[in-house]
Amino acid sequence: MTFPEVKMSLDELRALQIRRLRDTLRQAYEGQAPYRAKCQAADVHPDDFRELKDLARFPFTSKADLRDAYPFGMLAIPREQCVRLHASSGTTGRPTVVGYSARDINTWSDLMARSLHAGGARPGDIIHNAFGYGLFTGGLGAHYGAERLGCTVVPMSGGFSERQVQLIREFGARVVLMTPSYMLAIADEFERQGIDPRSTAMRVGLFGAEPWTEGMRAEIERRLGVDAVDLYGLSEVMGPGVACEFIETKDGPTIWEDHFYPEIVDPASGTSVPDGEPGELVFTTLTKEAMPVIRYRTRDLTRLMPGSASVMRRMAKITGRSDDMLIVRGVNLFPSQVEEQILRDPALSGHYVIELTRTGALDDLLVRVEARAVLASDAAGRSAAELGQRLKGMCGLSATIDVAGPGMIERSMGKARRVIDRRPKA
Ligand code: DLL
Repeated sequence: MTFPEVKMSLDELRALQIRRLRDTLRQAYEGQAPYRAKCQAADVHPDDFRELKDLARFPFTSKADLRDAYPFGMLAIPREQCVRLHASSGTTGRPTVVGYSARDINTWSDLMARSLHAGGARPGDIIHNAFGYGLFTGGLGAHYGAERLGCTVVPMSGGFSERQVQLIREFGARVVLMTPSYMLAIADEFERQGIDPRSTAMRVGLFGAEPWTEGMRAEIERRLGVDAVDLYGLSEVMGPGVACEFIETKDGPTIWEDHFYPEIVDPASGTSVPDGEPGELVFTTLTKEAMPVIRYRTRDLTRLMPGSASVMRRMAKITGRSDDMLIVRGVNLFPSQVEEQILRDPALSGHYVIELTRTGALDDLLVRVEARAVLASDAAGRSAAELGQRLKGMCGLSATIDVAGPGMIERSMGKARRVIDRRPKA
C-alpha cells in the first residue's frame, strides 16, 4: 500500500485545501443549523471564502457548541445515514457525540493506515491494539486503519496487563498501540514476569491520546527497546490519525493537511498567530461528511512547523492543553513540565501524580513519583531533594516531593490521570 498524497506539491496541496474548504463551509452552513446561526450572527457567508486567509473571518466551533447540540444537533446528514457514533467520556457533564457516514469511516481507515505506515507499521505485521474499544475513538479507529494497511490486528483493548504481555509475546506483535502511560505499566509487567521485552518481536509503538514528553519517549525506548512514535487525534475532528510522526524522523506529528486544515490562535484572544509561534491548535475538517467542524478549538497547545517528510506541516509535540494548566500560587504550571524534570533523574520512573491542596490561602503542591527500583532511604531523599530543586529552578514553586516505591502509584490503562486537585473550588 502506498500513500502518494503525502508527496503532493505545496501548490497542489493549497489548491486542494481551498477547494475542500469552500465545500465544507457550504456543507456546514446548509446542514448544521447551529453553525449557520453563528455565521449569521457574525455576518459572514460561505461565499465570502475565496482564499485561505478568509477562513479567519468564520466563527470558531467549541466543545460547548457540540455539547449544546447534544446528541445529534451537529449532524450535517440525516442520522439514518450515520453508520457509527462515538462519544467523549463526558466526565464534566454531557458527553460530546460524533457521527460518521460510511464514507467518513472509509476516510478515517485510510488516514489511520497512512499514520501507521508513517509510524513504521507494514502490511503483514501483527499489531497489538491496546487502545480502548468502545465509545472512545482510539480502539476502533486504530483497528480499522490496521486492517486497511493489511496488518493482522489483535483487538486487545486496555487492561489485563498480564494478558497483554502474554499475547504480545506469544502472537509476536511487531507493533503495539496504546497510551504512553500504559506502555510504562506494561514495561513494569514485563519486568515483574522477568521477561526482557527485547526478546519479543515488538519493535515499534505508536502512542497518543494524552500528552507525553521527550523524556517519556526516551524512557519508553530505553525500557522496551521500541521506536516510540507520536500519534495524535481527537474525536471531534475524527479520532486517532489526524497527525502522526514518521518513524525515520520522530520530529513531531505531520498533520494530514489534505483532510484537516490547521491554524494556531492565541488562546485568550482567538487571533491567528503565524507558523512557528505557540498557541492553541484549531482544525477545520476538509472531507468529513456526517459532522464537519469549522475552526474547532482543540485547546491543545503547540506550534506549526514546516514539513520534513512531506510538504504538510508538522505540529510540535503537544505538551499540554489550555485546560490542563494548573495555577499554583499564581504560577502557571503544566503537568508535562513536572514530567520533564522527573525524568531527568534516572532513578525515577514516569509514574507520577500531582496533588494540590490548600492550607489557609496558600496552595500546596505535592509531587508523588515512583522510584524505578527499591531505593535506600538516603538515595530516595536525595532524588526528592534534587527534584524539588529542579522544580523550584524551573517555575519558582516549592513542592513537597514524595518518592514512593515501585508499584505504589495507581496505573491507568488509558489516559493517565496526572492531577488530583483537592483545593476548594472558588
Ligand atoms: O484521544 C484520539 C486518539 C486515540 C489519539 C488514540 C491518539 C491515539 P479524544 O479522547 O477526543 O481522542 O482526546 C483528544 O487527547 O485534544 C489531546 O489533548 C489529547 N491527545 C491525543 N493525542 C495526543 C498526542 C483521542 N499524541 C485529546 N499527544 C486531544 C498529546 C494528545 N495529546
